[in-house]
Amino acid sequence: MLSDPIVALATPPGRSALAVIRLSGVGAFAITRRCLRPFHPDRPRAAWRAQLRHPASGELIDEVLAACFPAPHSYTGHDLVEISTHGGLLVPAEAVAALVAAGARPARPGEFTRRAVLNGKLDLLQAEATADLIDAGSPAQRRRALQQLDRGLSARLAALRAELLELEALIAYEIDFPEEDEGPVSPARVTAAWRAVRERIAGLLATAPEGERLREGALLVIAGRPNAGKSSLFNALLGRERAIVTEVPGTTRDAIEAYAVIAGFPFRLVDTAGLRASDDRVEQIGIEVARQYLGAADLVLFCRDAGCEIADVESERFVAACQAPVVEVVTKVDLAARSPDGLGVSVVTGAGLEALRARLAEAAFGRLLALGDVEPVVTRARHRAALERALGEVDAFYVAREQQVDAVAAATHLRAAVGALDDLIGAVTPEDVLDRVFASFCVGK
Ligand SMILES: Nc1nc2c(ncn2[C@@H]2O[C@H](COP(=O)(O)OP(=O)(O)O)[C@@H](O)[C@H]2O)c(=O)[nH]1
Ligand SMILES: [Mg+2]
Repeated sequence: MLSDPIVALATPPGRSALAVIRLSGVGAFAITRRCLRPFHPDRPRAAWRAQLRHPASGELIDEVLAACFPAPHSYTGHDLVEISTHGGLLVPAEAVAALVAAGARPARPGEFTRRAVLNGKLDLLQAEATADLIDAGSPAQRRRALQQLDRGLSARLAALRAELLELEALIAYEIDFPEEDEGPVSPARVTAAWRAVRERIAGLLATAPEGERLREGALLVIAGRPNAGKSSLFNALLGRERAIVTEVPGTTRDAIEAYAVIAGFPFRLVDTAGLRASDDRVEQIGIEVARQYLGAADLVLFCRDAGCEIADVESERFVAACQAPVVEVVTKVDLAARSPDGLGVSVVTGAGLEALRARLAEAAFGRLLALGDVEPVVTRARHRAALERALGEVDAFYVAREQQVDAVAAATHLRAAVGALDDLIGAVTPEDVLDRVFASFCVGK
């Protein structure tokens, strides 16, 4: 059922000062009344103290704080109750069990937000942003999610949608009077309107690579010859001693991956085995793994040892073959007699590390940095697919005009483009799409 009362713990189980329980649906207040004394549905959105008791045994489970949110002014759009209990493993679980005994059903993951979407409280993009906000591990992810939650992307799509409908209106005369040669709207004006909307869609699509990278974290692979200082730099960027550092070349054999926030942006940092010809079987495998990571990298950080005069032909050749952009850095500048050409760092003195962080953020997220936090950005494959579809239809419209296809047929492409944007916002969303969006949500959200 889409409105039956559901209940869930909205905070993670474990030792904590407080826990929050949510209960929502038609009949949520009647269920709560069986467990809470006193109960004040007449005081909306104001918290009061109450005793929470089991509805059958009457046993006191906790002293709680409760607040009612009558429909439609609630997160879900249905009657909703939020109860703050003491934390820990037992009390919140018993409180939820009491509410289930009183008639509520345990909620499925994302079910509250799903109802919010079905009741028109949030659109699908905002629902996704809610999950992104919870999953945010870096300030840039938080800002982006908040902007999307604030309808940043939704508003842009609504504007695009309006532009498409205006474009359709421009050719309405041709639709109504197909026999006339010259309508009141010049073809040049139609072309200009087409170009404007096309460029806006393409501009939004261009944010997709970095937008999706922002959700996943940029895969940053550190490469260079053995002993170049890769693991030292990996640790420095991570802020903890994760990889083993020694003066023995070939220490790192396995690739080590760790999440790091660099200049406010999310990265998946990978330290790899140094690139060189080796007879050691384990090291060979490590080098092969390094190559695979380099093949998948969004960005490569290539380390060159300041003290090392020998040309590193092997690595040079390899980096030249890299698909991903490469940031080159000279390591161990504290040991060098003169300052290096290009970006130099030392993990001993800390020199150059801030500049390196800024350079990495710029290289992986330069477009987002340039856009700032106001411009909307596309952050999921779902968004990209819908916009590509819209763009394809808008271009098909233009081709149809060029080929003098009749206006009614040309207009169907604009309708299809509007449909793609509607799917994206979630105007009407099929069950399976909702299932996919909410599959990754936590229970209680
Ligand atoms: N003086 C100095 N030594 C460094 C610096 N970075 C790394 N080293 C030393 O260089 C050696 C190799 O470092 P490591 O990070 O293991 O290099 P990797 O083989 O590329 O991972 C170790 O003895 C480190 O202590 C640095 O910035 N300054
Ligand atoms: Mg190493």
